[in-house]
Amino acid sequence: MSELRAPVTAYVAIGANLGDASTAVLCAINDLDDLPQTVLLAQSSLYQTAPLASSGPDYINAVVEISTGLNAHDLLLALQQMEFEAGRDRPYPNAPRTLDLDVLLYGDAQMGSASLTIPHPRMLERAFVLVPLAEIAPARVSPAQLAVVATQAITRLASMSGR
Ligand code: PH2
Ligand code: MG
Ligand code: MG
Repeated sequence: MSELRAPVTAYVAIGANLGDASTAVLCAINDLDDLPQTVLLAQSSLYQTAPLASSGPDYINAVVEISTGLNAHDLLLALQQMEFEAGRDRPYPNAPRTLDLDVLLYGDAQMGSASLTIPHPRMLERAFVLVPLAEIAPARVSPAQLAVVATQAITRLASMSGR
C-alpha cells in the first residue's frame, strides 16, 4: 500500500497529434483529475502548435496544474498508463502520438534518473510548454524565457471558460 504524503503541486504537459487530438487532450485533463490522491487545480487553454523536432499533423497542447499525493515516480507511472490506454505507440523518438503526458515540475523538486528528470529537461526550449504554463502559472515562467521561444508558431484555441 502506498504511504500517504503531503500533496505537492505539479505541472503536467499534454500533447497529441494523431486521431482526434483535441478530444484526447480534454479526456486526459478529466482523467488526471480522477487519478488517486490527485485533483486538478487549473487547466490552460488548448493550443494548436506546429510539430517541433517531430512530424505529422499540428499538435494540440495544454498544461495543467494538479495537486497530488503521488510521488513523482508513481505520477509518471500513472501518466504512462494513461498514454498506453490512449493507444500510444512509440516506434521512434518524437514520433507523432495519440497522447503524450510529461511531468514538467513537481513542487520545487530537482531530480534526475534514467526514467524521469524534473524539471523537464527540454521545457525551456518549447513554446508549446511555456506559453500554456505561463497562462496558468505566470510566476513559473519569466518574460525572458518566453522571449526565447517567441518565434515558434502557437495558436491559442477557445478556452474552457469562454474567455
Ligand atoms: N512533443 C514532442 C516533440 N515535438 N511538438 C509540438 N508542437 N508539440 C508537442 O507536444 C511535441 C512536439 C515530444 O514530446
Ligand atoms: Mg513530450
Ligand atoms: Mg513524453
